[in-house]
Amino acid sequence: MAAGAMTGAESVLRTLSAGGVKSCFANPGTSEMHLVAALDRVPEVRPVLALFEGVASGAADGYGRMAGLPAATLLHLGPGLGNAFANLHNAYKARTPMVNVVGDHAVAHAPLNAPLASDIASVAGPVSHWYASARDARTAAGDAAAAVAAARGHGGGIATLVVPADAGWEPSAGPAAPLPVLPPAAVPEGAIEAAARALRSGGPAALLIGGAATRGPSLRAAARIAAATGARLIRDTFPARLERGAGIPPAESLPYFTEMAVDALAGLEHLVICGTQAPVAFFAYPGRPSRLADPGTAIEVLAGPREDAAAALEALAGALGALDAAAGADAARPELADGGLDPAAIGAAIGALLPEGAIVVDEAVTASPPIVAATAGAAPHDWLTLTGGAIGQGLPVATGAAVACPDRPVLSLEGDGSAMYTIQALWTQARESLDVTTVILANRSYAILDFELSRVGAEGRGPAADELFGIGRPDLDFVAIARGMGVPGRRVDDARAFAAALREALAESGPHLIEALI
Ligand SMILES: Cc1ncc(C[n+]2csc(CCOP(=O)(O)OP(=O)(O)O)c2C)c(N)n1
Ligand SMILES: [Mg+2]
Repeated sequence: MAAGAMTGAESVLRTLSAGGVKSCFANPGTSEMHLVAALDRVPEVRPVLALFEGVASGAADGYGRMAGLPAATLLHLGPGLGNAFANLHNAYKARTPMVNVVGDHAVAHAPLNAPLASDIASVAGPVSHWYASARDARTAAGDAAAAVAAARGHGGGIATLVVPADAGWEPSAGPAAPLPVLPPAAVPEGAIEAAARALRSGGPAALLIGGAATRGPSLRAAARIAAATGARLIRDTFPARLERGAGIPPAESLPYFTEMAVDALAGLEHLVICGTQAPVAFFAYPGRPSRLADPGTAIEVLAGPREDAAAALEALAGALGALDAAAGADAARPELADGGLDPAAIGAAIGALLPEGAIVVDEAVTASPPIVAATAGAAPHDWLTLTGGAIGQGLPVATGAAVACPDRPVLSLEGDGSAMYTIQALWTQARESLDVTTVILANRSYAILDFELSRVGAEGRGPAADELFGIGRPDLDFVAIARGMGVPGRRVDDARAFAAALREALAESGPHLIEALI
């Protein structure tokens, strides 16, 4: 290569940086070496090593949810992308802005069936809103600019750019200028009128919010609309980022279990949907409906997941004259509990001690509902949930959220089973000195699956279920696991000790782990 010419790899990184990418969650291999070398020449992009690709993709998800800008991942061909898949799926459902940079064999090498050659496009398809494979070093920067625009545009999404090794090592024509970031599509005119008519009709009505509508001015506009019309305000079961706590307008959570969700929606004459889709059950169950709304309920879609929910809510509020600010949740600090440790006691301690501006990542599974309830009036905070149902998301999302928001404490609530999928996120937290407190809800089981076994109508509950749902024998020692990755930990089994451990962990910066035996 001519002295002084910029490699394709560097042109890609400079283009990503110009488009707002500041962090790269990486697990590289030989095909990404030129991208790695280029990171030294583009110090604006912070390299963060993850010891498994599912940590990298989940961290990029947490980063994107909090920063509102894409992080990059750097992944090793099809197998690296495949390892990242489950958390890319969660990010895809959350519509998190993200750019995956996936290395590949050099163009001439790819058809030779080398060991790492695979069908990358097929792995990327279900988790990519946008996909391209760079043809050569001279066009790769243009592809990178398109990738960033796709990740940021239309309200956010996953862009996957494959960079063949020779597109990285050959000389480029330099970085490409950022492309315009397109806003989400405006909703059709009639949607606002129809929603206004439904909410004015006087019958029982609810506004269901999700996506971008669960925080900021959109949440407040939704609450104004509900207050002015008497409609209930309900939110998706698993929001990407929910703003809540004292002073923030509260929204009812749509319950997870089908029958509870059906009850919650029963009797509505109108259901107005904004930023999400009409509600469906998580799974099908014999004899139970898949669509959760009452068949007699008229559903009006104000804004779907890809449409401009924020503008639609403001327009609807204007049409309804819903101008008065809605009441926020009352401040409520629960009393600390005494005695044994259970999710309610854990919730009480968190509700009492949660610092203002905390970011809570909820992968507590069966322990989650009492903790959610006990923190409704805690100091204002953000709540990030398992948008795509693929567990192993919490520790990585907490890691990325902490990179995005170094001044905000992160509290990561983790089922013991879910924690083990991507436990090596703790190592990245230690290496990067991230202010994350991880609480492991250690019930030594996949407790939710015990519920589900009977709910799906499976006959009997034999030794196979014990074998597959119990995760004791041997009991996991999360304090030792954390110590082995550079994170100090404590094990507690009563309410007072938990509160003390939480207080201490929150007071000290850097990562901590509390193994809560419940
Ligand atoms: C990728 C993936 N694999 C498997 C599952 C099925 N699954 C759902 S919850 C769960 C166990 C959760 O256990 P834990 O985190 O300990 O929470 P608990 O149920 O004990 O509250 C499993 C295996 C899933 N949702 N996603
Ligand atoms: Mg468990």
